[in-house]
Amino acid sequence: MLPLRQCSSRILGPLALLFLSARGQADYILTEARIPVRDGTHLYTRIYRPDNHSEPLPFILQRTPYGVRGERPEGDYLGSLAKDGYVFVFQDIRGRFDSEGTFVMCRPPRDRSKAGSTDEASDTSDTIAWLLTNVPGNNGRVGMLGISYDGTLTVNAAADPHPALRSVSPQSPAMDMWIGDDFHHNGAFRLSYGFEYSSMMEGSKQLERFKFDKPDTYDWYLNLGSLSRVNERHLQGKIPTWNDFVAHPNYDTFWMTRALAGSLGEPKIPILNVTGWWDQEDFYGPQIAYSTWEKRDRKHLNYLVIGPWNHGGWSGGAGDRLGDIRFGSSTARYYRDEIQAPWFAYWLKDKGTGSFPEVRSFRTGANKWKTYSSWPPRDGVRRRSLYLGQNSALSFSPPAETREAYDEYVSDPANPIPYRARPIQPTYGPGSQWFTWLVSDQRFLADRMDVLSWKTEPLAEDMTITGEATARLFASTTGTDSDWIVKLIDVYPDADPAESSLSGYQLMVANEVFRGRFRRSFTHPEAIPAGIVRDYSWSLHGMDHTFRKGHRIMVQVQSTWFPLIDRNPQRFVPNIFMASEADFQSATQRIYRTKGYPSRVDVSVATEGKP
Ligand code: PG9
Repeated sequence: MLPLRQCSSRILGPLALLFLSARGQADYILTEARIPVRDGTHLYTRIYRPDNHSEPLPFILQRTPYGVRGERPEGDYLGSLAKDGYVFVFQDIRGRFDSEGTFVMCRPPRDRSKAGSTDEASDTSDTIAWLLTNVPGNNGRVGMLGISYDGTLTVNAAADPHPALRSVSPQSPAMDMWIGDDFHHNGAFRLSYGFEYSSMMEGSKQLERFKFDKPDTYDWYLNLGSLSRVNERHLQGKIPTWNDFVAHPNYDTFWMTRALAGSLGEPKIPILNVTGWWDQEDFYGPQIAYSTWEKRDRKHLNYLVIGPWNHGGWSGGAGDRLGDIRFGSSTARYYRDEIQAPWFAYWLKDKGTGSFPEVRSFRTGANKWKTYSSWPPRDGVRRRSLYLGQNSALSFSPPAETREAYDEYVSDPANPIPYRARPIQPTYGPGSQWFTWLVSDQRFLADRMDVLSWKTEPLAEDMTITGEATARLFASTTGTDSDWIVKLIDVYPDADPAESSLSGYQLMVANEVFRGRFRRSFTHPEAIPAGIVRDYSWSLHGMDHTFRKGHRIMVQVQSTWFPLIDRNPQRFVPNIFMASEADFQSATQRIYRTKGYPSRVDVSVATEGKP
């Protein structure tokens, strides 16, 4: 995760020593090291060793592309670990900030047939080997954790661990950049993130944000027109990741070799997977990491925590709210003190009982922590379908209509639907609403004719939906390609007695996009036959949410989400990055709701306490 603060620190030579005194915390001896790895590259590393500890201590290692000069062992994220006593190690990965070598975005695994080849796992192993011999007073054990990119690096290390790496916590790692994490979702390109992140990371070794000449990036991206203009006007072919986006629009071996699920075998060390329900960057990654490891977890080493957080929201502050939504307790502090600290204390210091629930989830709406023996839960749930009906009704009863019945809208790529209320500031720019957009009130779309909504009646009692939600759409388009976006929304009562400030609020609890051309294959896209009904099915991911009595459940369908997702021209072209302006056309979309074409969202309804 990108560090929110910008810190400065004194520049020291290799292996210089400095005593740091943090108020109320241990004093640390800081050692700066340039650790040599197997191909002779030196990785810049900061090592903080408490100077008042007599017993040998384990290491906590964090590797990052975001620069380690501002990292400290005190502060919210690592504070409760620091109280227990660890040697903290922060490292710039290859090619970033003060480390040597070349940066490769989400570096693929090394070619093991080539002697001396490297990847993030080998750089981690070589670093650990160096630490064990060069840092005095260590107990021979290492734990590793990190959020997002740093979490991905933690997965890399766990897939092929050094014997001293005893436990890890990958937190919202990006696992598959084409199927569901930062850069694409089901093949739909995450334009604003993909463009802004790749140019920020690859313009130099440091972080350099792209300078927009318009305050509202919605305007900027729309004026840009076809993505073929990006290199021509702005990047001049200098950003390797952008060039990769253009060269690999489909799920080909380029993306497959970078997808990490394929590299995960049986868990070899204890793993605490962590994520948040409103993670705006990598929500797919942690779920697929957990489920992939879980299939092979014979020794019960794989665990999951999901809280009411945005991307990395557990790492700082109390976690008692996100945007306007309150959770009734300090969920992030609870995670750090009661989950993360005991986890590493047990595996690295033999402290505590080691009894960790398989899955801990914060049930939103009801605002309470729950434990589960599996995820998605197998017990205590019933699979049911929320059907789109006539007159904008949503219900658990399937449509009986046998004649053609549908709702329709016109999707116009010249007037795409903003994904959050405008102005849309640069993703990581000042005042950006990026961090809370997933909980933002969806009523800002009330006037759009190209957003269709279906709602239940006010619920007579609380209803909890827990586990995986799946969109099942039967739809046609007059175009030959189309995006389909489905959102599941909790609609608060017009006058909410519990929280009057949230009266009428529309809170999104699940969502996802699907790019129609990939209906049959992510590798070989094909044109959608115009005017023909096709069925589309895709995951809206996990959720654990109680829709309170008096609330309504709403499903929304739309075909643009801009500039989060690039505009689909709606005319099939082999590569959307190369589309011409003339390829963009408006299309009429029909969502069917008949006995034969029952569009719906499949959910798991909790049956706790009910027959
Ligand atoms: N979401 C960011 C990222 C992770 C992995 C690859 C590329 C970007 C991050 O917050 O680190």
